[in-house]
Amino acid sequence: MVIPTYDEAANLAWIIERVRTAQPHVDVLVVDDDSPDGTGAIADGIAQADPHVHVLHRTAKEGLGAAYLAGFAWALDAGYDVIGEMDADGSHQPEQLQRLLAGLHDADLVIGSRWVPGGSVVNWPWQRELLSRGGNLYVRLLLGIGVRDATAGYRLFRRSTLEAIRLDQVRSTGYVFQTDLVTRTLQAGLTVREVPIEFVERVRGESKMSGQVAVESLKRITWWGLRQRWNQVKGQPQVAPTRELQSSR
Ligand SMILES: Nc1nc2c(ncn2[C@@H]2O[C@H](COP(=O)(O)OP(=O)(O)OP(=O)(O)O)[C@@H](O)[C@H]2O)c(=O)[nH]1
Ligand SMILES: [Mg+2]
Repeated sequence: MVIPTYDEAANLAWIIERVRTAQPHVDVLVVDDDSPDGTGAIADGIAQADPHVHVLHRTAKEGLGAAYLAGFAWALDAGYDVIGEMDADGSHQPEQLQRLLAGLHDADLVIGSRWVPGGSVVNWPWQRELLSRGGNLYVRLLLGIGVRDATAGYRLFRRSTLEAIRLDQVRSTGYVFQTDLVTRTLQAGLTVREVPIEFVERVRGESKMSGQVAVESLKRITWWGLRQRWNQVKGQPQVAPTRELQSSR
């Protein structure tokens, strides 16, 4: 599991402990962007005591997408067959990782989804829920994909999936990275499965969501959608999904 961190000193030990307890055979890679609060040093301490925990130090805060790309490259290089994504703030419960693992047997990408039957969010104000649901509706309508929670960040990729989707061409840096990767997976003709999770709002530390990150999402998704419509009009091959599985559990 790749866990990107920026100022997660209050959460990191807690979340790694939970992953290691829930799934003792799963290794953890922390990708820290030189957090001012010392998260990187905390990660080093944990890694020294546990050979299943690794740390990748980066020199500057370059966004969630850039951190994940670096983490994926590290994990592919290290030879892992399944590579996952998870937040450090407790929103993605390690105790539910089993659901994602179980979903992987007939899928190339499994998404822990808030917006399929059985999925839920704990402690979100209605405005936040509206933003997430609205954002996902926009993605579905514009990009023509059936995924209910394309922005979710609790995921498992098969190694073969990451090798098929041209990570070297990914330019998304913020949270739109998540939508970018789902779209690429579907375009590659691979299977995406959503399994329901209970997403818990962070209790400690601060959100890194910013206006800049939201604007990047809106711009890129609108651009992809328009480009796709234009290609349809010109009769060029569609970039829409060819194969997709929308099942839960
Ligand atoms: N390395 C790195 N990690 C990041 C960066 N931005 C966010 N993260 C991490 O990505 C994960 C998700 O970020 P959050 O701030 O929780 O974003 P969010 O879940 O949309 O926002 P909240 O719901 O308010 O928590 C957390 O583990 C963050 O520490 C970044 O620029 N670099
Ligand atoms: Mg969060």
